[in-house]
Amino acid sequence: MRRRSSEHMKWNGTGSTAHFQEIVLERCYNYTQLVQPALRDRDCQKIREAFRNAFISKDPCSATEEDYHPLMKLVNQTVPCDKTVFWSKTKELAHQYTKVQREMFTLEDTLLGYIADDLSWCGDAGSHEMNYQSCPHWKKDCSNNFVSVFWGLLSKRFAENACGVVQVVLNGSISNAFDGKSTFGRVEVHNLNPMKVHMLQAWVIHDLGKFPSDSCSGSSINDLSWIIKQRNIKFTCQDNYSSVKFLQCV
Ligand code: 2NF
Repeated sequence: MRRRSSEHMKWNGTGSTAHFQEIVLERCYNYTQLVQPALRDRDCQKIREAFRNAFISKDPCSATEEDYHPLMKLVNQTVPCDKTVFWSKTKELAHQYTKVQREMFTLEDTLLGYIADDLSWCGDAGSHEMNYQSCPHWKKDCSNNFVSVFWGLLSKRFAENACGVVQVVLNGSISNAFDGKSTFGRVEVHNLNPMKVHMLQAWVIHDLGKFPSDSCSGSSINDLSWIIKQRNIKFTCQDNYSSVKFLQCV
């Protein structure tokens, strides 16, 4: 028993969230019955099972996108055109924004993003159990862990499916509001489909009472603008867009 528990402490990241299975099921029911009843026919038991099967009994550092394909296939959700909101280092603010602009969607306003937000999960090869003691840390252990691969794939699909005018909420109180190494910069920007997306609108928001460190006229936004235009998508940027800014006061 002792040996077993020390084996489970082998990773540097937080272990699987306690009651993971129950939380997945409860969030799934909440979302499909109350938040987006358009998805009321989705089978939450099957979703929970497909989620578990993606990673259980597998080496937690050998995740592939294919592991999640059955789960993605079960959920299959699309976001209406003009309603996609990306974010980077502005999670809370972006979520407040889509909460008041009810019909807008961040990734966490879609079923799988809603289910998995802030959860941690991993298993172990040769065990049918989840590891609640530790999971691989994406920087300290391995990048192809099941949590990172999940968010990478979900972010990629979210961007591929976006259409019309899309928005991104960026943080003007850090030195690079646009960070090419973030999921937004690395994955989402490069997976927007120029045949479907006409324009990316960036909102750069400064924290109240903090000195602005970056803005629409800074070099990081200039990089973003260049990448987007290069991809034949129009780009606009506004500092402290009032519809987002006022949320900092509520
Ligand atoms: O946890 C999420 N809800 C999540 C995680 C990763 C990506 C959501 N996303 C999607 C969102 F939809 C946004 O549009 O990507 C966009 C935000 O990601 P970002 O990397 O541009 O923004 P950050 O604020 O830098 O990171 C968001 C969270 O993800 C973690 C990071 O520690 C933070 O908690 N994160 C970033 N990259 C990885 C990674 N490779 C990561 N966690 C694990 N593996």
